[in-house]
Amino acid sequence: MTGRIIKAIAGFYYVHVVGDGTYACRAKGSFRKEKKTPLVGDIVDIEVTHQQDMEGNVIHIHDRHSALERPPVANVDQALIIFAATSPEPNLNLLDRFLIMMEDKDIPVIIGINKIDLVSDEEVQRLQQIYEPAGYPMICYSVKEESGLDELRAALSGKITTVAGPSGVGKSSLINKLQNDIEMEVGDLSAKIERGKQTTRHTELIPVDEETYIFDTPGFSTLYVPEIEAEDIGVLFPEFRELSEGCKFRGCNHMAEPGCMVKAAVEDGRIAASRYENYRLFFEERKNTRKY
Ligand SMILES: Nc1nc2c(ncn2[C@@H]2O[C@H](COP(=O)(O)OP(=O)(O)OP(=O)(O)O)[C@@H](O)[C@H]2O)c(=O)[nH]1
Ligand SMILES: [Mg+2]
Ligand SMILES: [Zn+2]
Repeated sequence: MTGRIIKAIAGFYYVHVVGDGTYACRAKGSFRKEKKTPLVGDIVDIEVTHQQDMEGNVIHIHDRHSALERPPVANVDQALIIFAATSPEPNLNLLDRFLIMMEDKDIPVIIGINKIDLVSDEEVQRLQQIYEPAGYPMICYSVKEESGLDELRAALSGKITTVAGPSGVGKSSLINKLQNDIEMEVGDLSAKIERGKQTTRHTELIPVDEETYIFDTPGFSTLYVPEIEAEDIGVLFPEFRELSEGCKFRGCNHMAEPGCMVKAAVEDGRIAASRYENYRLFFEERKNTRKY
């Protein structure tokens, strides 16, 4: 039997078999000799030891197409990064930081903008115009008014999606809306702090429908920042890539160099000012990081 590990706790791997159910399994396969450990997200073969109790052993791990370190998840297809149109105000520096991290890992990103019920159409368009030149799909929706959710469902269908975003943007609200198996706690930040809320620390894939899974990425603010050389950051901005071939100097950093096509594009609005400004900040940040 073949299924997907959706949760790992205390030495048990919970393997979801489509059309059957979830088996609690131990790792028993020969992969253990090769020091391989099953990961959440892995497709595995299992042997059933107790059909009634839904117990079994993981006997084989299928090849992975990707693996994240934090959180440890295999076979992630894409990331959904959620911000709110307002309340809290979108932090574009944080969004751009996340985008270069995913570019670096070659994980496709969908930008989700929630709470569009709270802003004007012009404000939504302003955000769309910033990211359109970079080619990132942006889905604008409202969990509250249930608008835009079909587009979101379609984008998630058949994939494993890691959901990330700052506190209060509506991640849990969305996950609750998309499925009925797991109920996540929703509320405003102050209420959560007062109650001393403990966020769950294990990673769990949440089935949305057959073959579609989402999971929460905890600790967004402490996301792993890749050790990228300053000179390599430019290629992680998709809208810079083609233009930079026209820069006067090879290896142009788009900073003070003359004849820079990226800066020219910023000046006439083909590249958003905030994108370029964040590029400069990341470049300076990496330049000033001491190298050991
Ligand atoms: N106006 C409006 N409010 C929303 C919408 N979606 C969620 N909210 C509210 O936003 C607040 C935060 O929602 P959560 O789902 O708890 O946010 P979260 O991203 O899971 O936050 P953390 O768990 O702290 O990371 C709640 O009060 C929700 O009711 C929306 O589409 N419109
Ligand atoms: Mg939440
Ligand atoms: Zn340049």
